[in-house]
Amino acid sequence: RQTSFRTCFEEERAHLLPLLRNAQWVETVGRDAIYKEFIFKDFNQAFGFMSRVALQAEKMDHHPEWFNVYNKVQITLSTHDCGGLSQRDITLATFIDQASLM
Ligand code: H2B
Repeated sequence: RQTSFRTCFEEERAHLLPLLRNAQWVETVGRDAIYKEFIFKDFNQAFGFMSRVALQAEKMDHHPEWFNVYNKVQITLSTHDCGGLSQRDITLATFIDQASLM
């Protein structure tokens, strides 16, 4: 387990969070996490997306908090160890955005 990779990133976050905001990720209220909602054509598209994200999450040992109803997937990302955001959340968010376009 790479502990150093999980440290909170006070310096980088100032420029990384604006990049995520451009990609429609928002900071959650009352909690240091990021959130985004994805809408697909139907459940099949949504679940295909979730499958791609699930495989990557398992590889990274970094998992989304998510909620799915039919074609809608709402995702929250945070890093438990640091009680907030880390580079892992940014990396997973970037993957999730790519996976949503496939
Ligand atoms: N997922 C997320 N999103 N944040 C974490 O801090 C995290 C995780 N930690 N998945 C991992 C698993 C940890 O709980 C296990 C024990 O490695």
